[in-house]
Amino acid sequence: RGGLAVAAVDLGASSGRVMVGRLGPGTLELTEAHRFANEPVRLGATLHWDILALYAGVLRGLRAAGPVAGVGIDSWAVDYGLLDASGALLGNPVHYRDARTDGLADRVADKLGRERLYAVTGLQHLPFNTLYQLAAAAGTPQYGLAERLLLIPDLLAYWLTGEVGAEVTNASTTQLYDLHRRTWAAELMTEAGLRPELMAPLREPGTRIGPVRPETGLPGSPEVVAVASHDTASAVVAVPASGERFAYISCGTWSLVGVELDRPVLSEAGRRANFTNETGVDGTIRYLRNVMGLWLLQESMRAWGLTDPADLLRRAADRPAFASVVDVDDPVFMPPGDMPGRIADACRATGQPVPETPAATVRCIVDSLALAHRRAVRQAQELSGRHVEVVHVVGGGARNALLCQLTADACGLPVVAGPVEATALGNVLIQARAAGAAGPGLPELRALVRDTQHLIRYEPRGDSSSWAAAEARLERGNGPR
Ligand code: LRH
Repeated sequence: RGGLAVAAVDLGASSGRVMVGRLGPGTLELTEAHRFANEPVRLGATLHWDILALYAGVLRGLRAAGPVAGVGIDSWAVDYGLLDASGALLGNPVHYRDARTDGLADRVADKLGRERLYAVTGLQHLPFNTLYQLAAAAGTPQYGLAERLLLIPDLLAYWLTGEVGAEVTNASTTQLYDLHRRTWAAELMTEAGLRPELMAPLREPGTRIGPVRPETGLPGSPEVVAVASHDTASAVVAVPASGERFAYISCGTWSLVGVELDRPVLSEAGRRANFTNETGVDGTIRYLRNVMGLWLLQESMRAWGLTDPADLLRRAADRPAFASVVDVDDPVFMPPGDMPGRIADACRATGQPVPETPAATVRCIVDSLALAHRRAVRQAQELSGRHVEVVHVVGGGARNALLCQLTADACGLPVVAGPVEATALGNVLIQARAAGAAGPGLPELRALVRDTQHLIRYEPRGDSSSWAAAEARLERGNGPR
């Protein structure tokens, strides 16, 4: 057999890419067919995704990919498009960093009951959960006309195939999904004043969606296959772990830090620590926490008008550790805007030296992020009872040697960094499994990643007591979380 070639469409908050995965016996290769920027557009007061530009990038990428047997699509979570009765898109999808849920998210959560919401959905409280975005949209003319809601990967799959559906890993991030019944949480929606009929039939990763329509102009009508369409779920598939004693950090715009479990943890302590139970493949639960991630660095780079952080990271590595640390999860860092200024303000407000140069700001970001990784890895273990022996860093952050080393130091655990393209690999692997060319279980998929991809190991240096001290300082400065 000549092996299998499939295309993975992976849309991240700052860029999209179409990758081609090729599998043969014991081999797995990934090449980039096309990469394109994902630039949000502010129109009036609202921050939008430029969804047609993304669709055009996907088409261009699929054309560049050449002949493939399948196409899988994943993207960031929670965001959606609304369709009218004819299937036309009603307005541009709104960006999860838009301010429309400010204040409202708390009011809706209080009204529905935070404990009850957690018991049903298992989800952490994030202001941009689909539940709150929809609550903000309800009452608008657009919402009135809407007949269907499709999450971003499902929307693109609809445009490619004409088939509607809702893939479950991404559905589980909406706070509209009942974790126990594995259905849409219709009662909750009704109580929130939302229409459950908007939601599309659920589908599992690995199911066929349909062939690409000829109207797209793409040759060969490959089959679109549902993958783990939440990017983080795809990334977790491709964590090159053996056994279960591992934590993962899917490190890109966000750091998603957690463990993989076979059942949810719905404790009050977990709820208060804002740990989430997102659905993974094969009945797994991604028990994790959103840490603000490389967003702080990306947004600082944008403010400085720079694109490549390599030089700044090298200079940051030579600077003293812990000159200043900030709580990266502070909501002040969430919206786009002057990030270096907000970091300086946070240092000032907590009585710490204000970083004077970009390199000092970068050092502050990386120290603070490693500290947040430490806290989340420790909490994930305490809250779940799962003991971990290694931390896997996957995604773009695996390229950041300073962050990986400091994360190892802070956690007091070895870090295995890579693969950088874990999300696309997870996307490819679920398609390959559906075609009978990989698997059958997660252990076999992960062994293939381990055997074929470039990984770097970082051993923890020193003892982690200086990190405990920095953590205490942060908690004193910012009061209890
Ligand atoms: C990462 C991610 C994350 C979500 C956020 C909205 O790309 O999917 O898992 O919380 O975007």
